Amino acid sequence: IKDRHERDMLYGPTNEEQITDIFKASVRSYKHLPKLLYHIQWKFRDEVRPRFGVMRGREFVMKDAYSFDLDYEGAVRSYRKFFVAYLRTFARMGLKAIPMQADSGPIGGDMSHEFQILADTGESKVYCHKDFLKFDPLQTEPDYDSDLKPLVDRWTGLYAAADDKHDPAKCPVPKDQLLEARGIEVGHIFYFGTKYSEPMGAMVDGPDGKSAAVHMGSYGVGVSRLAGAIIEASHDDAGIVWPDSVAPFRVGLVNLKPGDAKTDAVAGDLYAKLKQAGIEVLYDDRDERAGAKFADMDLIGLPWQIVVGPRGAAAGTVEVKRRKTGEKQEMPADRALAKVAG
Ligand code: P5A
Repeated sequence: IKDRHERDMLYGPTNEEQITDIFKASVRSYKHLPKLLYHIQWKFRDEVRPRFGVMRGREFVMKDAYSFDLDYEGAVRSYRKFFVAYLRTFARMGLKAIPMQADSGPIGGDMSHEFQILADTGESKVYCHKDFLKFDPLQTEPDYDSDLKPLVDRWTGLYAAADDKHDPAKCPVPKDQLLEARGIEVGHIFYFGTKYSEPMGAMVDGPDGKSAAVHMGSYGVGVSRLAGAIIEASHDDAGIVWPDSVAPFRVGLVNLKPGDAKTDAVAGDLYAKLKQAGIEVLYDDRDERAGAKFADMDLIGLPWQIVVGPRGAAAGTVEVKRRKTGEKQEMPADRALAKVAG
């Protein structure tokens, strides 16, 4: 199609219709429900204001999932599963995501939450109860087959709203308990009933033999935006501090004197052993000043650094640094290997 500037554009903002069509072609009976389908895929939107690179792009990667249930009660159960799973997923990425009531916008429907992380550079202004900062979704392991309502109620019981839903006159939270901040939306979930299934004829036969339109929800995580959001939430003056769970490499291996036989041997051996142990490692064997290499490693922000220099190599030691704390330790290479393996 042509976009808002009359330029050629490949359009694919979201996939409710396509997935409903796939469902319709393959599922006929309530016995196959609930059904959850997902993919991780590029989306193409005619954004009014694309900005900040991955944060709001005209093309971006989304993890989008779709739920199909026989009735409203089933659909709410599916919705709650995603609600809880998303909170835990974001927490494992080192993010404190706060679920907020949201407008469902063009996706439609009457129940919707967006997950916002707090960051000064966020696009939207958000308001929430200070107690959110105390919650840890990883504290207890939920049983996804159980009734998740009590768990979800705990989270939705506290006030949280983005700008468009917040009304200072009606806000139930006293001013000294209210957190005003900026937020980055990293996920958004929707229940929209039969909005797509009804007109598209996505029906299933129920236990009573009657055919009915399925109740649907959709659930999105902004995968490419997350890279930026995680960095906003986890950095210092020297650069990125990747949480272990999402670091592009676990270890940065720095060879301080490429070309020096002993240093190359120790660093090369460590590199091979790290890879053998299944530990992702980025090897810096560039011909650069030591200071530049240290600065680059801090900037890239991998969780662990192992530095091999000529003096240490001769004495049989390397230096291990934890990026997050800055803590450094000299130790033999094999101990370094065990340390970064965790
Ligand atoms: C839910 C899954 C949907 O599209 N349909 C399928 C529903 N929701 S959403 O809120 O519109 O998008 C889901 C998440 O994708 C991220 N996102 C973006 N990331 C980068 N650039 C963009 N232009 C962009 N638009 C949306 C957000 O994280 C959003 O929560």
